[in-house]
Amino acid sequence: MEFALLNGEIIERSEAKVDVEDRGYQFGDGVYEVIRIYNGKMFTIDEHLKRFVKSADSIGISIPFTSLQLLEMLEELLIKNKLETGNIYMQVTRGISPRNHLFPTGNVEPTLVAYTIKGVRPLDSLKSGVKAILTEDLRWLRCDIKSLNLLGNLLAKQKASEEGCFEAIQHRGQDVTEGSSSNIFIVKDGSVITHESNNLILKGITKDVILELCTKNNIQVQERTFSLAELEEAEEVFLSSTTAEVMPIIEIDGKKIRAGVPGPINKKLQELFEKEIEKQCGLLVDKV
Ligand code: PSZ
Repeated sequence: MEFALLNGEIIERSEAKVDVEDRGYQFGDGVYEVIRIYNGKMFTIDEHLKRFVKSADSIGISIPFTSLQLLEMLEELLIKNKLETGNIYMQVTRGISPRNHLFPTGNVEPTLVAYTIKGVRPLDSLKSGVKAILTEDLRWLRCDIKSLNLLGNLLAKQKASEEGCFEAIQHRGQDVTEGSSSNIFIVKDGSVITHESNNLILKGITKDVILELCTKNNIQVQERTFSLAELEEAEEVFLSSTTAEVMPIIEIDGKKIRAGVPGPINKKLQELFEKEIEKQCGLLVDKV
């Protein structure tokens, strides 16, 4: 049997249902997190819980549990579902209330849901790299909030997929922002460059792990906006996310990067990232 967490209770997954007037369903009025599980253990869980609370705070949703309570409930969910490798999806919405753009007045409880999804590491793509397209960033100006409103991201991802690619690299005019569901990095003169964490991108937890690994291992980093021209001339390009880890990009809009072979800094970071996973979650059986 599979279980889910609904408003603090662990119940059968098939029983976890929300009302048609849940504001998440009608307005995307909520925020979420995806947490990676290796060997039954949560990777970078403190960072995910912190970002979850921060995203909720930024739209005025007060999560009716402490981070410690959330942690304990997620741990119980993992054990009950016997999840070894996969993800936890968790979201909170402003709750159930008669449809109205205005926030409900009175004490409407937020709806909190979490469930687990099995999923192995994408080892083949991590080894060989993936293709991407370029697309104008059509999203709003608070991409730092991990909001349920993902239409802009979905349209970009769908376009990439229809062109046989894994990811869409978004740009606002000449400035590269981020992928539809990832952060984007380039290597230029041996230095790793990625967009600064401001309102135009999500402050990726994987991104921050990578930046810390660079700093600790004497790889130069710059967090700054870079242009489409710099992307085109880059020595290496890669993306990062909770599930894609440190993923080489080997082709953009049909043009090969490094003749289609993942670069040395990318490979080094994959190695360091696996070490970090092992530090937090125990030994990995299969590695890049
Ligand atoms: O399963 C998946 O495909 C996932 S799990 C997390 C993501 C994709 N992406 C998160 C994300 C994002 O949606 C955007 C717009 N920018 C950056 C990221 C990377 O954030 P972290 O590293 O925290 O997952």
